[in-house]
Order: sequence, then C-alpha cells, then structure tokens
Amino acid sequence: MFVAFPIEGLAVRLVGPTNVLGRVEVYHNGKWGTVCDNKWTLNDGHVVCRMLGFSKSIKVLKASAFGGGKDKIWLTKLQCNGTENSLFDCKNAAKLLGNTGCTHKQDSGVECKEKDMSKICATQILTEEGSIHSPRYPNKYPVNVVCRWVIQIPPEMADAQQFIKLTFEAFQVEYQSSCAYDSLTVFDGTEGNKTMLGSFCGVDLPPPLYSSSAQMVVKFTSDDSMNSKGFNATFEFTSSLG
Ligand SMILES: [Ca+2]
Repeated sequence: MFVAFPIEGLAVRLVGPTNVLGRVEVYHNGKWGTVCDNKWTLNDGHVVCRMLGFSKSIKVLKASAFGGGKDKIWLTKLQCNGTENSLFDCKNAAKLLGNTGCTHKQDSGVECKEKDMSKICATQILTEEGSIHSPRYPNKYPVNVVCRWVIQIPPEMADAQQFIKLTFEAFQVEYQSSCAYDSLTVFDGTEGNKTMLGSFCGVDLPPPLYSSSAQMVVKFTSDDSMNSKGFNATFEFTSSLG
C-alpha cells in the first residue's frame, strides 16, 4: 500500500479560510507544529509562500489571526532573508527549535499571492532525462489546472535509445471511478484517444509506462475542488521495453 507522508523540513501548510491564507504550520520530527510570531516578517512569509508554490507573501499576520494551533510550536525569530528554500534554512531556525517559549496565542499566519496559473502549467518540452511532478509537489496541487509535459528523445540520441520509460515515485490524486475529476494521463507520441497509455487517479502507484516512439505526453488535470499531494515521476530514454 502506498502511504503518503510529508517530507521533513520541506512540508508546510496553511490552516485557514482559503488556500492562500492561514495559520502557518511546518512539519518536523513527525509532527505538524506552528511558528511563533516573534519577529515574524514579510521575508519569513515569502519563504512559506514559495514553499507552497505561490509567488510571494502579500501580508504576514500575528497573534493567532487564524486561531491557535495545537501541540508543538516549532520555530520563532527566524530572520529569513526571503530566498531560503525552507523555513528550516533560515538564520535562526535551529536556535530555539521546539523550545520557543511561545504560546499558541502567538501563532503566525500569512497571506500568499497566487502565481499566474497559465505560467505554472505552461506546456514544457523536455529533451533531457529527468523528473516531473505536479505543481507545488509535495504540497497539494492547485485546483483548476491543466499541465502538459512533452518528453522527446533528441534526434541525435534516437538511434541508440528509441523508447521513453516513465517511472512513478509517488502518486496521490483525487479518486473517482473513471478519473473524471483529477487525473494523470499519459500518451504515446501525441495526445489522442488512440495513443493513451493510461489515465490514473487515486493512491495506487501506476506501473512504469513506456512509449513506443520518441515522444511521450504527460497531462495532469485538476477540477475546482478536492486537491491532494499529486505525483512525482522520473523518465529516462531506453533501448528496451521492459
Ligand atoms: Ca479535484
């Protein structure tokens, strides 16, 4: 069975009224916890928002503006410069880790600015081996997106390696019996009913998929509600189908 869990130091969530606004919670040592509002600045907010796949923070909020959390208060007085990949990379993150002396009346909040969705999910052409993932992975993917990745074996490599292999590392997409809400669909060559290798949703890891040609199209769509963690997959060029 596939069990999804947050990634240490890289998972953050907003607990609040909308997906761009809420109490900041970070995952550490197997537990979600909050961030104290001592010296909570817009630069700290920028790090949170970018971790979630947003462009930046518009506003930071103090004094449990979205209600207090429970259990751990992991961080305080972070002094981020705003460009870190994780709050745990900020200057003072390690100093008072878990021993902030704060109460949940001081939980921090943030409001993030949405990225332009057309840019998030612009079609990407990929001609080198690598990996792809749903937007914001390992955090929840956005609603109402259609993303496409066109994977191509470059002509100079196509003699030696004729096929593309797609291998899933993680998969968690809203389930519906015919994947009508959110789905990941893979095509051999170009996009079309006849070239479809499979359409997937739910929590079962799809099997490795192979193109019989030098091109594979991967399409991810989400509807307007119920998002999940999404997927992460690697692809390679290969000379054998299995
Ligand atoms: Ca959905």
